[in-house]
Amino acid sequence: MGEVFYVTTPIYYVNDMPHIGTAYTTVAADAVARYQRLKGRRVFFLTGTDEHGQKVAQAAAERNQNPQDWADSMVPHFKETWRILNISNDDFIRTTDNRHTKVAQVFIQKLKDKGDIYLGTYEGWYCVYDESFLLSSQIVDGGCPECRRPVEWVKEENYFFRLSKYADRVLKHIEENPDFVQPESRRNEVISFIKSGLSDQSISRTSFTWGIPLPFDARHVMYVWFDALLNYISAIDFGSNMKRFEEIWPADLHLVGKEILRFHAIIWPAMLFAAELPLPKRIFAHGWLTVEGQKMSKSLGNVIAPKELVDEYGADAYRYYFLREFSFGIDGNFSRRTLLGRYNAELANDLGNLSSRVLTMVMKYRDGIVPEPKASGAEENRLREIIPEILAKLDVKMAALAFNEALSAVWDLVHALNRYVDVSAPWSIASDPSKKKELDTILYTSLEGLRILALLIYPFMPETGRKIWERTGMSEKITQARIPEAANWGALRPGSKIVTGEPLFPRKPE
Ligand code: ME8
Repeated sequence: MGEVFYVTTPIYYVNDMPHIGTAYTTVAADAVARYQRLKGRRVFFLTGTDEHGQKVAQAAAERNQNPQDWADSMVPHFKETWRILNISNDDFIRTTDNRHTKVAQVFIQKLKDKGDIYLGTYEGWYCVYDESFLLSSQIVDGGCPECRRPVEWVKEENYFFRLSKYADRVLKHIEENPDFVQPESRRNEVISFIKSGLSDQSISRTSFTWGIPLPFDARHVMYVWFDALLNYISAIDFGSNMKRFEEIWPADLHLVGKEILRFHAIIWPAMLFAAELPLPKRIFAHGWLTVEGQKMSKSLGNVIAPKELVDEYGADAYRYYFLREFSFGIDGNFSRRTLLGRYNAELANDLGNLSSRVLTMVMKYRDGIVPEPKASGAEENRLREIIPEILAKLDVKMAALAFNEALSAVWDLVHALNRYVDVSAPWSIASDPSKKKELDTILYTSLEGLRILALLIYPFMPETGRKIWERTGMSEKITQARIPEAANWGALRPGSKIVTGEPLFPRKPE
């Protein structure tokens, strides 16, 4: 089971447009997916949209639209956002897809047949924004503990899932598998929440109709979270193509924001236990982003669409910034000043200049032909030796989802290459015919370093990685390259032709 590396994002509600918060998780998942592919793993990377429930129904009603039409009109915005950010998802699941609703119905029927679902009455608080049932003890200042919005008092006939029956098993699993819920601090929160006692979970609604009808009682629609969590198995053909399902399931990694960890770390595992399915290997809850120090919200008018930043900086600078600036597990604050600062210092200066000066010198001194290196000296050896170290560090940091540290390790190579060019000063020997071999070696070494660098930045900045790779004269596609083999020294063939190309990251006025 699970031969494929399976990584997921949350499926996003279609009540509103995608923004830099939603894109944060998707970009991170893409870096993971691309890194795993680069390592030669078969990858299945899933994202999608969560289209049922009261919140989406309300969003549609406010625009006098029926919810399906509304969802249909919103989905292209998500797809387009992932396209401009160069997201390499293998599938896009919608909870209104027939393939999903069928699986959701089969699944819930299975639990009903098992006796894990019973009819009751829910009376309590409900937060429509978070689509969550809340205990009175959870209410903070009369509002939702998560989003602080007003909550509704609900009394309706609901089906309940025997969550309490599985509480001990879920707890035991979390305690025995330290990697299952991460980071550590959030894992502890989940553990104490379970220890405080779990009641059964309401899993249907009767006060509106926008949802998947229960197969055993069509007066009820499925609770949107029960429906949504099942996307992770409906997209891989649970129930219809079990061979495929078993190749992909269990998920290696569910990436989620911290506010939805409980659904993923408590309800989802209990649902899977009830259905006798293996649990995902790892659930990682990242921090929450604010904008210029404030929570992103429509009422504050500070919601940023990724397109706005991509138009200004390009997709790769966007991806670089969000992965480099923040520590994934903790909250972060987006600011235009830090984006511009990193763009100019790390992309225009460090990386862009490195690439352009190396390529320009090869063009100028060797007519754009990769020279044959001769005996290497201490500086060359030093550069070559750090590459395996950087690869090893990158691997450790990617496994920990410490994207900022992974990029910092990659930048060690950027700095080492810049330093190498500086100390070797090829321009100072370029006109001396007796130094021809020395110059050949310096140019080859810089180019080969640049080629390897292209590979390492590819998961984070796929277009830039591809461009640098091709400019150094590689004819094989970067998508075919695998690490660590492709990062071995010497793959660049003397005699190939380099290309200088347009500046990768033109400097911006500060
Ligand atoms: O919760 N900072 O969908 P959603 C960081 N449909 N990440 C953010 C963010 C921010 N300010 N804002 C959003 C749902 N996110 C459900 C999920 S999954 C079976 C169902 C990201 O549209 C983060 O990943 O509200 C968060 O968990 C997700 O978007 C919430 O998206």
